[in-house]
Amino acid sequence: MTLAKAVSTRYNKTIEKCSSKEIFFAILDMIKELAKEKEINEGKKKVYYISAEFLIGKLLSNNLINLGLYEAVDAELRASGKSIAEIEEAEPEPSLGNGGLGRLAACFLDSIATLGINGDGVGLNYHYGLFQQKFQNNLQVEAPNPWITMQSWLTKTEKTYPVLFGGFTVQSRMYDIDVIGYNNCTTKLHLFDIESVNENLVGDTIDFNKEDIAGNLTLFLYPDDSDDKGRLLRVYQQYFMVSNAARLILEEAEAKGSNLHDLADYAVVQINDTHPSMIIPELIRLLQEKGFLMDEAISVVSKVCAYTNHTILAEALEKWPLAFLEKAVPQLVPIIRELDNRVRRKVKDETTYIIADDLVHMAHMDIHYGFSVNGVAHLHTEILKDAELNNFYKLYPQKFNNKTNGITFRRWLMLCNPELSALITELIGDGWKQNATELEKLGAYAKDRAVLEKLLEVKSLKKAQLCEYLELTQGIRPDDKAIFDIQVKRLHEYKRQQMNALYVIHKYFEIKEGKKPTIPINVFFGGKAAAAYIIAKDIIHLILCLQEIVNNDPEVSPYLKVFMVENYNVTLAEKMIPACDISEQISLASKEASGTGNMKFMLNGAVTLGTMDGANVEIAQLVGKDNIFTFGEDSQTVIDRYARKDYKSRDYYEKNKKLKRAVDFIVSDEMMEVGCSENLERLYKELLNKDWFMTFPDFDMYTAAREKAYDAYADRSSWAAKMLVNISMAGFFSSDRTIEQYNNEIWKLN
Ligand code: 26W
Repeated sequence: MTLAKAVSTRYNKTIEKCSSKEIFFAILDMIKELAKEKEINEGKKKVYYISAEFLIGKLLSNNLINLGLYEAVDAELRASGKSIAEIEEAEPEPSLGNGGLGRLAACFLDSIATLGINGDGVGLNYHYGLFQQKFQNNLQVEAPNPWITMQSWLTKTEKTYPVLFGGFTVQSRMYDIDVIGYNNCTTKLHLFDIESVNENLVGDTIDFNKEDIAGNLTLFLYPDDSDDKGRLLRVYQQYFMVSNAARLILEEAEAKGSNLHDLADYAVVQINDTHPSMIIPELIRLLQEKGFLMDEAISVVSKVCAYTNHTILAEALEKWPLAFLEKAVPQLVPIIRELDNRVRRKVKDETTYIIADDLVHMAHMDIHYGFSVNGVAHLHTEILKDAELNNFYKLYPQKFNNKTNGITFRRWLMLCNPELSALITELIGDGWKQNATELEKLGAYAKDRAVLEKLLEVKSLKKAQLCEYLELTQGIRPDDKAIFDIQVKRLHEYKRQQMNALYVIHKYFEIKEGKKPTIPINVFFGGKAAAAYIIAKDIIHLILCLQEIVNNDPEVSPYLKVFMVENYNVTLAEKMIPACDISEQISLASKEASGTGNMKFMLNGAVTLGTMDGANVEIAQLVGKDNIFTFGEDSQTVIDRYARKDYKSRDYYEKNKKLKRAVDFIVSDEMMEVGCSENLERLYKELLNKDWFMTFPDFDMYTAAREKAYDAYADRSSWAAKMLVNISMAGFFSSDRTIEQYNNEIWKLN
């Protein structure tokens, strides 16, 4: 089918005469039709990847690439004076996730489809994705972020279930999104919604009536959970998700001939963090309804469920008050109590109990009653085994395993960087698209001047494209000849955007003193702070104030500029990552479970400036010390310091003049002129009195490593060789490799 045909049947006009929206809808229909013709693996055993987040991003170009139609459609559009880029602008981004965890789920679905594995995603059909971020008076404000238009990627299905909550029932409905694999099968992302959803509850802000569950259940991703009403709504959402999933799983297994005693031969459930953990008691409950005894039900479910841990941050390990569960899902409470009692009878170690102080520890339930527990990078899994979950590791060493995260190269290279993809293919053929480790063949060109020159040319082009895009969409004007130093990710203290900001202040002072960098530096930030996370929002405020001061200072701005891009999302990531020279991965060692942005940057020829944390450790091993800039205290030093409880940031501040000068600037007159004293003072005090994520001990090492990276950048051909090594060693981080490991070691589908 040609696009011209699709457009003329739909609108009875030519491509030239259609608006971008019309063309978008026509392509969308066309893709949906083509997806129906693709093969679906309908093998006996199936994996259900259950996740509260699927940060799928825009699907138009990705689907065209995976269908092998991108070039043809692009050519047709160009012949009519249009381009895919233009049409993409008409597609709203489904921002159905916060960050890494949700994006990982999306990459995994792409790999499951591409590898032809029998597996579906199951989640929630939020009508509003993660809020839209706007900046006003150098502060973040949040606005609702709808994505479902008249026509969308969603296909309404006939599947509906009544879902019972304490005191009332809602009717669910399943919507599907086709996940089209690269040159292979398709699979489905099942998103459950309620029939009674009420979009009128949403106004201009992200506030809404959190108590009208039957109206608001699927309205928002992550309702503000800083209060009890928001937290309770999360419980309703989570139960709704898993109750639907559980019924779907049992129904599909039975349809294939399972008697449910053999459920493990038909289904495996990957529990993505603790948000879907209630699937365990819910499956048990449903099996009991079908006549299973408790013992049998538990034994069946324990062979089906596997848990992935994505963080060791205590505040993210969910513990729900029993009272919440009693209100929202009273039918699960006796089952959870029974699961806990069985642990209590069997295990002495009280720290592993499921219910403690009237809180239900979701991860504990997963570990006792799942058959696999995995971390998401080598270091993270080791920390789980040795420290965070050591008591569980002692009980069940055989359950623990590592699955280092990965990213899909279709989106994160072929789609976002066609120029680099073409260069790679010109050099080593296109086998890397199916087998990512073939990128290693690029290593042969590490001294080839002509190739290195081309690599630099591609980078310059991507920088120029980014500048043009940012000027057009956000009115900001970076200097495309500068070093692009980029930190884009969720705003969180442990990721230490504040340390990067302190460096900017330090550099600002140096330039003022006459120490001017030979090559200008443009520092980019991007990321959203959870609406109720006050300090993270203060950090954004700091960065926005710095942007105003630095960029408007004629003495400084020719050498240093700061940009905090607005509303960082998947779409912006696709534009920024290919343009990056230096990838900031500076989390406090031990705190970032893996990181996946680090992998995307590396794949696009950026060089990492990072701590030995998460997957950075594996990047460093792969590229070798000459091709990465590492710094900072190691995870053991950090863990020991936390254990000693003797960290005093003020001691570092008093002893380190440069650090003191930078920190003091936060509350200087210049800052107060452009910012709010309340926010700036709060942040200043937080750093001086707490600095919980230990930016001060790492500050000098960070500064030194960053200078070293900038110096190295000046030697263009040796820098290009570093870029090449990074690209060539990125193959390990293909999510195809990760998914093959999940399949071979956990899911065991044929
Ligand atoms: C309130 C519950 C909660 C807390 C934190 C929900 C969700 C989160 C994060 C958004 C979870 C998350 O994104 N974790 C990230 O998962 C990635 C994929 O494994 C890792 O690469 C990141 O290191 C980890 O932070």
